[in-house]
Amino acid sequence: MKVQVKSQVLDIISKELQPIKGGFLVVGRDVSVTPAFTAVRYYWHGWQSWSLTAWLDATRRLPPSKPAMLHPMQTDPQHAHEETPGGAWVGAIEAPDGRVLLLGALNLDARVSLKNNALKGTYESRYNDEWFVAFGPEHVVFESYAALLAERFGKGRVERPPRVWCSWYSFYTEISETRLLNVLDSLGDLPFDVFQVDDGWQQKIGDWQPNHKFPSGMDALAERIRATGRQAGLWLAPLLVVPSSRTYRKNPHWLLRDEHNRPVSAGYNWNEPLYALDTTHPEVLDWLDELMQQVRNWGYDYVKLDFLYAGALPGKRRRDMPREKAYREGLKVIRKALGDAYFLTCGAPILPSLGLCDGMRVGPDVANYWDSERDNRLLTNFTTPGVRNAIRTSLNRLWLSPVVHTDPDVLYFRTNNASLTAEHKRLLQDLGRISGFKATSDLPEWLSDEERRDLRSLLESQDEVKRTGRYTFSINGREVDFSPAMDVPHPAGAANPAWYFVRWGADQPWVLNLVNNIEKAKVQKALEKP
Ligand code: 9PG
Repeated sequence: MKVQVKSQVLDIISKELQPIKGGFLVVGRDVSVTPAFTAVRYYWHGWQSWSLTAWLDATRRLPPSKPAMLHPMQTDPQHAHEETPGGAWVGAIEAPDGRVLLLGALNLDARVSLKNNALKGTYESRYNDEWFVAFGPEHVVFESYAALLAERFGKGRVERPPRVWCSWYSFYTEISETRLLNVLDSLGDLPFDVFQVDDGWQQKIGDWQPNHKFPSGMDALAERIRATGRQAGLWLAPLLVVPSSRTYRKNPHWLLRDEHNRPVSAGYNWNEPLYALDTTHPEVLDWLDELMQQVRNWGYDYVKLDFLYAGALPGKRRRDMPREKAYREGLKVIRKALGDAYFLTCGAPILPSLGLCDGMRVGPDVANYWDSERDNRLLTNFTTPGVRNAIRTSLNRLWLSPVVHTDPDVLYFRTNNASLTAEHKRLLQDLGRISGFKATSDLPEWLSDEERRDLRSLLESQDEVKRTGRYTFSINGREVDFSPAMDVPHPAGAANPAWYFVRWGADQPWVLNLVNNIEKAKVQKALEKP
């Protein structure tokens, strides 16, 4: 299907186009939309929460990110080596006059790319499905697309995002019952709706029982949290298993496998390779159902499910179906078992999660620093932790806000144990105000009196937000410009002596373990300080 677009939107005339609110519907497996203008910039939309999403010059190429071992957990591994503009489900180009031409899939398992100045859409494994085409002001075309997605997939059910204290970005895996109860105490009457326990409570990824650092059990902890008038929140990565887990050893037939019957890699983390569960296997679905019920019975009303992309990786499934559809079937079972709990998806493929979750992480992890020269210029990886990466991708996904609460990750207020400047922290906090999803991991004892006041006032505020441009906003009349976070740095390139060395090193598991162990030691040291 080929569609020619003239310079004015009203000139989009083709018998195969069907007018719909805000644009046109096109049906096809492969569609191509050719504008009459030359594209200035292209909107790359990443596959899952952490994947890079940004407007880049239309001529820009992006070298594959490193480490390659992490492709399954950072991007769509099927397309990790494509350097030309492209992305998952939706793509857009900017005309010289600033208007935007958007092509967006209305079903799963689809991609859009820019080739020879045309937008090309392809459904991976289905024939003749629907596409939305629109041309006009950027906010209008994205708004129209979001409205159609809400119609097709549904929306989150909760009106306002909760205010969350999350254990990850201060303790990382070094949590314990004692440490968390201390924090709970020191939060005093700070207006958090949720106290969320992150990674570190479980025995293994795959064995979702408390480890020795939680001797009273997860139900007792939930009760202590609820006694402070807050909801208890819990993190799990239910679609992942590591080889050292009992679940992996006992149920090899639950794993997603490739055509050679080898388990499909879901990346590498916690010093171990990661594998995915096959969400079309009835035993896996039963297990997920029971696991979620167990979490609810323990007393958790806010559930952050992470590394969810694992369920949508390419592979051979027990029931043959497109991979994103297989994932969504799994997510439906999870949603049902979670009942009325607040469901936050993370590391999640975007479209296949809509309508089944209440909140969604829409960017990579923040960190206590702005960015990393190594990741930017040598690894060409913009999904790694850092405030700059988090702001860039989250802001470029704000158009999803009418469909789901967009979580830009936690905000920093502390000066302690962070190298962020006041300006960096303010930008991130402003993104929290704009998205409305307000969370932090700061330990009260790390905050000065003033920082604690800032935190309280942000949690209590009801801001008046107006968008004034692609990257500019007015918040309660104050101008905010996110441009400092929005560029995508250029690679150092082969002329730099470190280029091959660092890119090679990143692909060695022992290097990843070493880096991980150094990070861990840093966290432990920060926590030991009086
Ligand atoms: C817990 C964390 C936190 C965090 C999540 C997720 O690409 N990676 O190697 C990678 C590792 C961890 C990660 C994101 C990416 O963080 O986003 O909020 O819950 O897991 O382990």
